Amino acid sequence: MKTISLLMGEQIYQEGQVFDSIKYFGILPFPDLCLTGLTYFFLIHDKEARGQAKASTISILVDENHAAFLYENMKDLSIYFSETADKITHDNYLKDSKEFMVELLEKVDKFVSNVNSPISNARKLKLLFTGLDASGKTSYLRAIKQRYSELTGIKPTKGIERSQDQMLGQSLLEWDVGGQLKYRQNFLKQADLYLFDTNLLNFLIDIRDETRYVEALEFLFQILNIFRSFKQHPPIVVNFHKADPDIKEDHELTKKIELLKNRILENSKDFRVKFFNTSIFNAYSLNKSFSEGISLMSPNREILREQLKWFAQEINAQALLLINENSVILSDFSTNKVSSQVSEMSAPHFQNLFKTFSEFRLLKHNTATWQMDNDIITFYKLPLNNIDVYLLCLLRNQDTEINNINQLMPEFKNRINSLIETYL
Ligand SMILES: Nc1nc2c(ncn2[C@@H]2O[C@H](COP(=O)(O)OP(=O)(O)OP(=O)(O)O)[C@@H](O)[C@H]2O)c(=O)[nH]1
Ligand SMILES: [Mg+2]
Repeated sequence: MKTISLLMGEQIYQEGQVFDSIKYFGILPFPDLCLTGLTYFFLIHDKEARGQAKASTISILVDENHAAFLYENMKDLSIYFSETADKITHDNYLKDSKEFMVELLEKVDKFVSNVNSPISNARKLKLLFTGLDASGKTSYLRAIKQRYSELTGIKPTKGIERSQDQMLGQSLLEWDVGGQLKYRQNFLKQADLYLFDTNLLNFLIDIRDETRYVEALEFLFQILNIFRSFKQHPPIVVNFHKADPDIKEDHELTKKIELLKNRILENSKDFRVKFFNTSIFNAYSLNKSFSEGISLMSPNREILREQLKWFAQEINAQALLLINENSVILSDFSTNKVSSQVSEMSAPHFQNLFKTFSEFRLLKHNTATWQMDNDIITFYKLPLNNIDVYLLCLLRNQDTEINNINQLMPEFKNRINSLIETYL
């Protein structure tokens, strides 16, 4: 019941949407039972039921110390789940579902006994930063961590520079792979060491160096082929880097980027690829690309957005943005493009102001509101079980009832708490 209520936004299926398009995965904590679950949410047609469908979930529960097992094997398990769900959604579900579930149990059981990676409890996510030499990887990483003083005098990276960060309670291992030819060759040669079990690939292309486009793409495609040979398909973020603010609008450059994008898309149909124009002189561009990479690794990405959508509709918001302590965007929802951009670009600044006011004890509560001509921004700090997240709401002035928001906030917090806890 918990999984159903969590995963189901009220509005999801009552507006006559297509049943089949409603399928969600998520990883959820069950702290009372010391368990963590991988859950699949789907609808079963039923003429008698409200909205002509029954909300249903299939979950597999593991000891919470072994939650990493679910993240690591989610893809395989999800396929079993969706196959089973497809059978159950057909007629006679009441009669046949037991048989299908037993079948699923047998499959999962067999799968578990074949998993040979040791079941660990700490989840370590491997993020690779690759690209040709001088494409800007080391600079990107330093800038995203706001180590601005270390941005000058960067030397080419020798071999691989590893660093470790904490994010939402998990470890991020960031591998900055030196791009000079000898390091690249070694990297590809020892791919099973370096590329195996990558959680996210960040690839940088120096868009100012047109003479090396072909070489850059070749390197990227070699990496993709290696992933294919491992039967692994991590999400990929391609950064068209050095798109500095003063040349961002350059027409010629935009055309070149478009061509690059198409070449990459043609050759990466079996991967999930996102593209960004980035520059170390545009903090927003880096944050956007980095955040997208983080959210691509999250199993809860989609259901979290559903919860934001629900809340936005309840409080009549134009945009909602959920960020962590370091302004990494965890989820967002907006009714139009402009409000989406405005909220993304301004959120880190509001967060800074908010922190400053808090430090000087000018805020008694965990919220602050800014008034513009026709819009307001309300900003909330939401202390969840283990972590603090921040919510920015962009609202139209005339239909804003802060009271209503405050009333619904506990419910919203409750809904997202578990999703954040198991976000990564
Ligand atoms: N204009 C501009 N220059 C950048 C940007 N990012 C990095 N650079 C410059 O590009 C050069 C190479 O940057 P690095 O960060 O060392 O590149 P790298 O990809 O780590 O290079 P290797 O370690 O050899 O693989 C440096 O001179 C940086 O200052 C950017 O966004 N805009
Ligand atoms: Mg480097």
